[in-house]
Amino acid sequence: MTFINYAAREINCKIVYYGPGLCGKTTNIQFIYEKTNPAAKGKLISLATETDRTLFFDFMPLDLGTIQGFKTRFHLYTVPGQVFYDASRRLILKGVDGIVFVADSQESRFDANIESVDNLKANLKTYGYDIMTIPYVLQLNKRDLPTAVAADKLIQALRVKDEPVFEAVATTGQGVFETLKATARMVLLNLKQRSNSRSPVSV
Ligand SMILES: Nc1nc2c(ncn2[C@@H]2O[C@H](COP(=O)(O)OP(=O)(O)OP(=O)(O)O)[C@@H](O)[C@H]2O)c(=O)[nH]1
Ligand SMILES: [Mg+2]
Repeated sequence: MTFINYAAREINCKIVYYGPGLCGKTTNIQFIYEKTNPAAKGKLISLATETDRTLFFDFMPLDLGTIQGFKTRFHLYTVPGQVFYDASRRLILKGVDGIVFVADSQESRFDANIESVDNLKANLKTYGYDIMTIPYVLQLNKRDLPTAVAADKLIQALRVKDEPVFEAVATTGQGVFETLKATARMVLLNLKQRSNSRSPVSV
């Protein structure tokens, strides 16, 4: 979970992009990387196969500047979507603070999206995390494709709670920053609520 270093006045949060194979998780992070000021970002690390499928994960640190006196940094990760990389997906979820579920809007990937949400719930459970309480955003990606299923139908099949939903075209960047900002906002709000509910420390 969120790592707060009080001595260095630093907050580190972890956001994971989850979803079925080829839904556009890496494309989201690549777009964010390309459009972010060099001073605010670290290296984008991608461990990929020769055909650009994510093998283990993508990783990118993103500085949000100082929030209430704490230097705030988000660590963005993607999981490999291919079904047989489940152990890697589970590992990457460890310590997650917020999740973006990237759905592939294409008709042919309808069932793959549902399976991936179920897989996410199961993997979260292995750590004792509950999808109902974790900051969570649903992104409907590939809205540009003619085979895209109606947004309402996807939402009905994929929504797990009252999470915000964004339509996106990750290749052009449409909806990418909206998705990230909503997730970051929820993570910070969650952090604030948790620190408020903690009993004051006497000194
Ligand atoms: N038309 C269209 N293509 C997209 C969109 N987003 C991603 N793609 C394409 O879909 C393919 C897969 O994208 P990736 O970002 O590699 O998918 P991924 O989810 O990281 O895939 P894995 O790493 O295998 O899980 C690439 O060819 C992208 O260019 C989109 O919004 N519209
Ligand atoms: Mg990928």
